[in-house]
Amino acid sequence: MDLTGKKVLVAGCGKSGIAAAELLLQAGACPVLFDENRELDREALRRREPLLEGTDIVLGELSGELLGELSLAVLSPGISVEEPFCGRLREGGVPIWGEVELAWHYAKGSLIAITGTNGKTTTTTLVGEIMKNCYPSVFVVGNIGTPYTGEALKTREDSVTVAEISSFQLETAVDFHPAVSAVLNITPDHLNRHHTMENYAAVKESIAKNQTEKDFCILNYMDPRLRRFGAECAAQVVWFSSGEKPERGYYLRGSKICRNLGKGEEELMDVEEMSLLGVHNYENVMAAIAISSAFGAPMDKILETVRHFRAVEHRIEYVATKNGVVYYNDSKGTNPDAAIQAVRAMKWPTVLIGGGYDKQNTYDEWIESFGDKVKLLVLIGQTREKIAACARAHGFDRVVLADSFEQAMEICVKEAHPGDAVLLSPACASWGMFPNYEVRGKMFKDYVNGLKE
Ligand code: UMA
Repeated sequence: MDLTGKKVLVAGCGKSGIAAAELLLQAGACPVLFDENRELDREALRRREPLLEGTDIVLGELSGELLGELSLAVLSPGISVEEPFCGRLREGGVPIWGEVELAWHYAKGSLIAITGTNGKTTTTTLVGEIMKNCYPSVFVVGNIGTPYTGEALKTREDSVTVAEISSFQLETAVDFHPAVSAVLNITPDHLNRHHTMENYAAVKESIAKNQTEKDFCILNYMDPRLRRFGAECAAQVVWFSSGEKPERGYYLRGSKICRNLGKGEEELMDVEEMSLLGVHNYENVMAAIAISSAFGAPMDKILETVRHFRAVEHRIEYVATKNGVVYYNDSKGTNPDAAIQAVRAMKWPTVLIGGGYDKQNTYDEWIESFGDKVKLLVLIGQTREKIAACARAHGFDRVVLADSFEQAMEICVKEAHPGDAVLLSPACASWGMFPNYEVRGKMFKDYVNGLKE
């Protein structure tokens, strides 16, 4: 679609919307920014983003007149296609693309796209590092925090773009076509947006919908849903597995990462050689190796990068030891499955901070994973009553409710004794109390680092 001179609605004035509008301006289109939040300060936005001077910013509702003038609408990931204004766009025959779809149309070079409920950021970061060690022009974009539209016009024919892609972004993908895709796992998350697990899984799997037999799709063999998907996926499937050995792919034999692509078993490395902890991380690493190798990166460079790789911020991140208590920041544990992995990784009696924005997840498995390890659960945010009720239903009554994050921290410091851990791993999104999980994690770290010995 040639957008030169065309009016394009960009919905959402967050990171993605701003980057999308700037791409459109550079591409000769006429973006109109739109946000449903009437409270946004147009002038502050223009001052912050000088490129947007002269760009219309519409707040609140769309007029019928504007609707009639649009050639395309680009949605930010946080906006669901079920928003009433999207219905009006569809009725008016205006095509809807996601911000990632727009970037895809303007980007050059090759694309690697990684999705999954958990492990996306670690895997994307590691693949990005591997690519940087192998190729001259590499971009790491997407849900990880750098909008793809902000980088797309910088890419060249020899560029490699590594994109972390969320289910929100896949909902509005049309022609998006990675050379290598990966679905790391699918466990319940974002059900308030996707309604059912079936919808959520179908959206995740759609990362491969435009792939052909020339492309690769890397899938988790231990996920029964993905095993079924692998049988119908058009791309060449390469499996990774932390349990049962797949017929074609990467797996663990004891502590060794091995692969068998049909020419016999090769031993690649020992998990002891890397600094990441936990089986979920071994899966992320196997996926990263599989992705990079399928893309064509040399195995010696891949393994060298894996050996030097450190954990990403906010994901089971060690903060400090204060008065004999170890503090871990897992602010990125925004759903029960991620939070279970963090609890499993703790080797000490643990005071756990949980709760936050309600994504309509269920917390039963998370509570069951506590065993005797969690000595106290300190709950914050919108979900605190719901989680407390769930904990009691499972016979876990060592629960306190805090009215603020500061109060939760005070309780943790008082209740944790030398030899214990304090873990922030909320199993919920941060929204409602914090703008994002990074701010939540940073507040935790600042508080801990400010504690007196
Ligand atoms: N808005 C509306 N109508 C709505 C919803 C939002 O007008 O129904 C407006 C808000 O008023 C706000 C703007 O949209 O002004 C925000 O847009 P956004 O929520 O898409 O946020 P961005 O700042 O553009 O950030 C997005 C991703 N956010 C979400 O998916 C919610 C970021 O992922 C991503 O890093 C960024 O694009 C760059 O690609 C964050 C995230 O929480 C980390 N992702 C979820 C997750 O990881 O679980 C999927």
